[in-house]
Amino acid sequence: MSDYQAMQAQLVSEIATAADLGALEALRVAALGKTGSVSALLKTLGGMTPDERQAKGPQIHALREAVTEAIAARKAALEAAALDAKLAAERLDMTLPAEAAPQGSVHPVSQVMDELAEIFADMGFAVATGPEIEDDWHNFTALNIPETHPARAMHDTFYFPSQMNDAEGRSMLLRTHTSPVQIRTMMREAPPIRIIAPGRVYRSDSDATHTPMFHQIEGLVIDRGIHLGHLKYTLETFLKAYFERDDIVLRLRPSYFPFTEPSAEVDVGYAQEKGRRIVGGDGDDAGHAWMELLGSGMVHRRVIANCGLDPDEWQGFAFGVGVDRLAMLKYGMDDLRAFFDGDLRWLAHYGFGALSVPTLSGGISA
Ligand code: 2NL
Repeated sequence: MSDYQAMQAQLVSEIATAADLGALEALRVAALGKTGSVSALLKTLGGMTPDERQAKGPQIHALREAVTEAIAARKAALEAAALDAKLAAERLDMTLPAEAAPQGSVHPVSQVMDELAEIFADMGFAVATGPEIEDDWHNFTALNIPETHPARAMHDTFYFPSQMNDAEGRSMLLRTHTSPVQIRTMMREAPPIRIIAPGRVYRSDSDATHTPMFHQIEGLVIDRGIHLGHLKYTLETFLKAYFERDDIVLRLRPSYFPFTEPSAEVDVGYAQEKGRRIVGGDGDDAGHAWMELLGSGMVHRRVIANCGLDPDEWQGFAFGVGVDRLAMLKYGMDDLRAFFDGDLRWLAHYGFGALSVPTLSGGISA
């Protein structure tokens, strides 16, 4: 074996067993680099006689070829092994269960609004909606609320600046109740009308029991020959379905609203159990009391006329109730403000899982 062949065998063996790409690169530099051993041999060709060069040249070139090839082969092998290791390390086990993603839940207000929509749908009521930014005609004037009514005062109503008055010069405001939705429905549709209008309403008021935005649901029936008996039956049916009890007792107390005549405040009997108000029973019975829950009445004939209907032909009843309060009474929350804090811990406690939503009209116990 010539010296060149021995050197080649040595180099090729070292290259073939290089542990990693770093070691291989060191071997390449040591052999083929500027001052490498093979490069040094190539340089000796210049100083040889033609005969000598003819004899040794091919051997030295063959040595360089062999070393170059061995390096390329080892490099490919090491890279393939590195890729295999990386793939093995990164392999996904598709049989593992997926990581739990954060789950949303249904807000009690949304839940209650859905329950109410379904309860009233069973009685033939459609859901009506309308703008939260209203003009003062739809929010007040049409409802027989005079200019001087305290509800119009700045401390109750959020008004927009007068530059934003509409084309008719009407002041714009955040609706203080959902009644304007019913006004719009009466002006647009011919009776008979049976609607509920759930939604956000706004009043400049904030303490433990009042938030500047809260939720209201109003109901309206317009037809021929509607009387207080229809109102009482409808409210009784609604409250029995909502509270899931047959022993709901109502007390209609004479009251005043500008948009109804006569007007009645509706109280329900309840009992105090473990610090919670449990709706049900006669408020005059032992251990019971009355709680004011709704406002209601027969739609004022002036309101019917304001909507372009003949009050001698069409009558109706209307009512309004706070959704937030209905939710608190049924699901046991004690602080109204927490409804709007956006605290996920509160929602986890009182909210409804997206897939375990109580049946809409059946509530939690269905
Ligand atoms: C309350 C009082 C009430 C109405 C709302 C109404 C709507 C029209 C015509 C007549 Cl378009 N009335 N709504 C009637 C009586 C009472 O709400 O205390 N709500 C919490």
